[in-house]
Amino acid sequence: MLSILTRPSGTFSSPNFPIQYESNAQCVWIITASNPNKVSHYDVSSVTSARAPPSCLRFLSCPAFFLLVAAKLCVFVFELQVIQINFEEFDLEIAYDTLTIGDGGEVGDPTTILQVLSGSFVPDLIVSMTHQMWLHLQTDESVGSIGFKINYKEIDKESCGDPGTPLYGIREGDSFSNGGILRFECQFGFELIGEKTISCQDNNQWSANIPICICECTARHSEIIKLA
Ligand SMILES: [Ca+2]
Repeated sequence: MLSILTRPSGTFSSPNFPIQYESNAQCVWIITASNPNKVSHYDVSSVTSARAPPSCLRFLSCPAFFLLVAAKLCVFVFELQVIQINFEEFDLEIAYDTLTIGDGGEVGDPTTILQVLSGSFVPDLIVSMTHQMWLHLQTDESVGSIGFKINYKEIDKESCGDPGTPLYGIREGDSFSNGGILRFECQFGFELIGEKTISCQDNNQWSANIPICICECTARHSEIIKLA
């Protein structure tokens, strides 16, 4: 089964979701940014008035990288869009059923693989480097699970996407671009489990998932169980 997804955002899921997927399944999804050269902003630093002249707006579909209009009054910056996915649900029979995720449109090309997922642990977000991403679900001949549900959307390139803030947590920093750093703390009475600081790496992936904040009483309780 091959599905081509070209909307700016959407949702898709494994076959039969949330009922068990089939054995011996081979499913492929290719997500393509609807407008890879979207105009994401214009630089008006060289403009004397704070607003770009309305006449500039009719050039929005021009595929040029920079468009200088009316003696450099407007500079449009065309930025490549990339694909971000996040998982609403994920569970595959660990080690035997896999979801392979790759960059670009060459399905199965081992040089483009971003992640091979199985079991139930997944990254918060996965972001492509190009305007396309492929996903390949492969299941073996026995034992299934519920599969997955994925949300996807286009974001600006050189970004890892917004990973959110932990429940009962506080986030410091708001840059999701390459090199951006986010710091996390938990509200009073909650203990932080995971990384306090994560960074957006050059491959558009966060260095770790965001941490979770759990009630200290629960933390102590699990500690007691561990000790018992
Ligand atoms: Ca299986």
